[in-house]
Amino acid sequence: MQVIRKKAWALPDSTATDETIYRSRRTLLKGLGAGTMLLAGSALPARAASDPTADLYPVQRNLRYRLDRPITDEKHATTYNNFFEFGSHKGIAKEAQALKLRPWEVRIDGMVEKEMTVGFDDLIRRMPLEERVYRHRCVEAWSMAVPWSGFALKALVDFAKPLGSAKYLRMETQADPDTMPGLIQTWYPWPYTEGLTLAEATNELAFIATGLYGKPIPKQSGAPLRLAVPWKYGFKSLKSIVRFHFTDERPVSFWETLIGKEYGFWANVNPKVDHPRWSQATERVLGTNERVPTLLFNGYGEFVADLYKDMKGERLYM
Ligand SMILES: Nc1nc2c(c(=O)[nH]1)N[C@H]1C(S)=C(S)[C@@H](COP(=O)(O)O)O[C@H]1N2
Ligand SMILES: [Mo]
Repeated sequence: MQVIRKKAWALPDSTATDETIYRSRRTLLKGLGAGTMLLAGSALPARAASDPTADLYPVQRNLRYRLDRPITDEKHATTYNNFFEFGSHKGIAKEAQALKLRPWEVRIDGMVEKEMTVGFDDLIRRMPLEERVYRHRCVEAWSMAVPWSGFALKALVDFAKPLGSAKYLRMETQADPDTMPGLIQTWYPWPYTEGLTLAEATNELAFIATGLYGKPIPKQSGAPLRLAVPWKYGFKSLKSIVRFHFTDERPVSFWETLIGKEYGFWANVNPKVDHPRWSQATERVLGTNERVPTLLFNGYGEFVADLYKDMKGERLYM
């Protein structure tokens, strides 16, 4: 008898069907694309018609990254969001439509060979685009699994050419009080800030998402570019990024500034380390509301566990 040992992320037979259906839908859409061009003005949603990157999607899926569960319905992933700049509740999708996407300048500065400001449309066309299906585990114990399109964060780090002295990457979300009603809450330490070590930022899993479900990423999900670091709690994956700052100082994030006792720098997913106010052992799957066990590093240990193996005395899991 042949014994096949499945890796933690291996694709169980039950999800193969979902993947096949999803892929054929994409192929179908691609086929339709050419034939319906003339109707674009009337038949396609405004976002697809006006987004200057719409022609880039869909992109080829990278099959190295597999799911252990079906892809979350687009409807759920794009209507149940955390984006405090637009309000501190899950239903901010409508408010987020106020986000102004162009011009969108990305600042790359700090310990780099040459500081620069690059327009998003210029940047994205220099990057190697692909699609990846990733799990996402929020620290609040809900989860989803979605197809991001975008590029490896490592490609942006290489483009930025950090100096040898740089050890961390600090990233910032746009903070525009004219379009973001949440900024009225002045006790929050805006802009939303997050950070990674350069070893984490150049790990193959670290991804910049510019698309979702084979289209430009919607505003509520962090348009035009957001982070996806699936082995960490969701709050690390900041949205609508305007700045990549290379530094030798460990960044202090938005949530760490607010409640450092509950939300630390590392925030790696671990079912055995409870949040001070709730258990992290299981998670609620968006859409089905099924409860499933949470996995160490959200199931991505084989890619990232080595990053942390020699670290002593660090709060790696909160
Ligand atoms: N700028 C910004 N980024 C953010 C947040 C936020 O409030 N503001 N929320 C974080 C949290 S807690 C989670 S779980 C994810 C949610 O991403 P989603 O809405 O696409 O599911 O975004 C993260 N990125
Ligand atoms: Mo979250």
